[in-house]
Amino acid sequence: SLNVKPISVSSEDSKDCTFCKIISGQLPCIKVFENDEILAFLDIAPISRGHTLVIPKTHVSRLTLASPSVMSSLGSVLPQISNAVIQGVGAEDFNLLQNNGKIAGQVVFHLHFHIIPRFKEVEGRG
Ligand code: DGP
Repeated sequence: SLNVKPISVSSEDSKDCTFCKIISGQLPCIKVFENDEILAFLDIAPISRGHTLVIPKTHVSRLTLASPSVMSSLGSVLPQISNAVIQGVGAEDFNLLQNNGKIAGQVVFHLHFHIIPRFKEVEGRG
């Protein structure tokens, strides 16, 4: 028998979006921050200790489709969340990273900012 997929379902839809499932509680996460519009949680494959993802609760697949109000909600909490994360893990500094599109390394098509804590290298131990 034929296994036909409906052509209207694209990878950028909210239907099978991993981060929408995290927002709705269908999938677990380790929450770092939450308000009515925004959720921040630990990345499942951290680049460094405390690696956090900040997402809007509304499904937006990529930055170029984000409304001013979504960007305003994100922008208004990113400084405080970044500060809390680096304080919390005792990091020196951090990178704020945002991948857009497959070619740029975007894997999850729900807009997200990575907060990646950076630590001073400790030499001469052991
Ligand atoms: P990007 O390549 O920018 O699309 O990053 C996607 C990030 O999302 C990647 O660092 C791993 C993380 N991630 C993927 N699935 C899950 C999940 O189910 N839970 C959590 N906490 N993070 C996830």
